[in-house]
Amino acid sequence: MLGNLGSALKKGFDKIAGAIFLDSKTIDIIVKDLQRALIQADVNIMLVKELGDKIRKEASDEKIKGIERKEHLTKILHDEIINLLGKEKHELNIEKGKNNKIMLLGLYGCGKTTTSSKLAAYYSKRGYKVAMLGLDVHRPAAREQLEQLGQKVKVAVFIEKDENDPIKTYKKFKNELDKYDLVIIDTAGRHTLDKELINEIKSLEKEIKPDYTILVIQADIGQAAKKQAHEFQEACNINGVIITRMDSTAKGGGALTACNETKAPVFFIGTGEKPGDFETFNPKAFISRLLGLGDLEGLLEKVQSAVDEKSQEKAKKRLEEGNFNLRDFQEQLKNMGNVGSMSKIVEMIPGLGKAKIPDELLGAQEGKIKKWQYIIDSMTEEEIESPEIIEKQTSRLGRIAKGSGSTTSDIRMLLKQYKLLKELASGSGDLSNIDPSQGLNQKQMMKIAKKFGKKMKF
Ligand SMILES: Nc1nc2c(ncn2[C@@H]2O[C@H](COP(=O)(O)OP(=O)(O)O)[C@@H](O)[C@H]2O)c(=O)[nH]1
Ligand SMILES: [Mg+2]
Repeated sequence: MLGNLGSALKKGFDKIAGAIFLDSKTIDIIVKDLQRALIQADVNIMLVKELGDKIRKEASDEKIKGIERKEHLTKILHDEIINLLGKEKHELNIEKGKNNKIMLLGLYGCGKTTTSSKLAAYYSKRGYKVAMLGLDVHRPAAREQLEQLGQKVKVAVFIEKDENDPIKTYKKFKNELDKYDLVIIDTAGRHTLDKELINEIKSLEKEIKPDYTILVIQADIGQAAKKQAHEFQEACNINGVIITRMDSTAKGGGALTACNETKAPVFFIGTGEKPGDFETFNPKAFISRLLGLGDLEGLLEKVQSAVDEKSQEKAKKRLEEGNFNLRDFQEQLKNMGNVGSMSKIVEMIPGLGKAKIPDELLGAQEGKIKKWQYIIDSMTEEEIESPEIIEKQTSRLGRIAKGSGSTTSDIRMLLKQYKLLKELASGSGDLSNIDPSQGLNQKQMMKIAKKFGKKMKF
């Protein structure tokens, strides 16, 4: 159920937590991934666009820094997704001791009869005295289907097999039905909402006066649920919807968000064919479950523990001041842990974080980064402080290679990387006039690419 959306959301939140500096480029990637997943779940493209714009706008507040910035973005993303689904939980108000009536409407095959029995089981388990009334007099065997389902969930079923007028059937059982806390009324469907169906619904409503008239919609129609809910809203009084078959389609997100758009509250969702495959719909809990225990508090905790913010800030400052040494480099490598990639280091360099450096130059280099850590571990304090002495004295190179299980060319590569990073960071040479807010121009890009290509062969 909505697997893609769940994993895209999870990925988005992980990216926020794992990012060292949350710049507009990172936010853009997160927003685009999320938008793609929402479109796959058949959420209306305009809603998807609005959501993206809103997140980008809210996230672009540069005044909020560091960890607060991540918390801010996590909250926005979380809340906006919930908003899209309807924010609040809507509950039916069914009182024991009162004769409540719920009438279910919908087109052919949307799941009215199945849902009648699911609802009946739901309330009967909670101690209500429940009955079902079968008023689908048109489809052959519809009443028998309800009867069988009633036996299964142990709920009384009222049907009149030879009566073709639903009003007459209702009248016949009215006195009996009045004794129940809750009566669930299964009605006939049509291929479309035509005049006949509207008339039948209206006359049933007039006679039965249900407390709730609920439209049943199958999730596989995705965002077309909006049009259907609208049409039913206009033709008759519906109080809300139940969405069925959430289990068998990737388009459930579209159906849910579409109903929210029409302001038709989603009371329940059906998640399978069995009576128990049924649950109340609560947008917050729904998202938490999609994320796998990802409630807002959990997500914020993740943000706080993901990156050692202090050490990042320190490194950034040292970079900016031109004091970044091999030890800082090593500390950054350690911090990267399993998200290790050259791009993480580049993100720290003022100006380069926003530049569009080709991905293939920055791809994940976990293996290499581990090796570098061993190499630096095998250096003396003196070598860490002034790495130039290593290249001058080949005996040092040999010793470090032996100690770290690497080759002298690995060490030379590391030193080159480090030097390049320092050079880029200090803004010397070609890159001195990068305006961080503008990113790089074509010429600067070419220069960097050339440099990376030549010096940064992984
Ligand atoms: N997978 C799945 N199937 C469902 C769900 N709800 C209903 N169905 C199936 O949809 C089909 C039509 O359901 P039915 O209740 O007869 O629809 P009706 O014509 O509106 O009364 C049946 O085969 C049901 O088993 C659900 O939540 N998940
Ligand atoms: Mg039916």
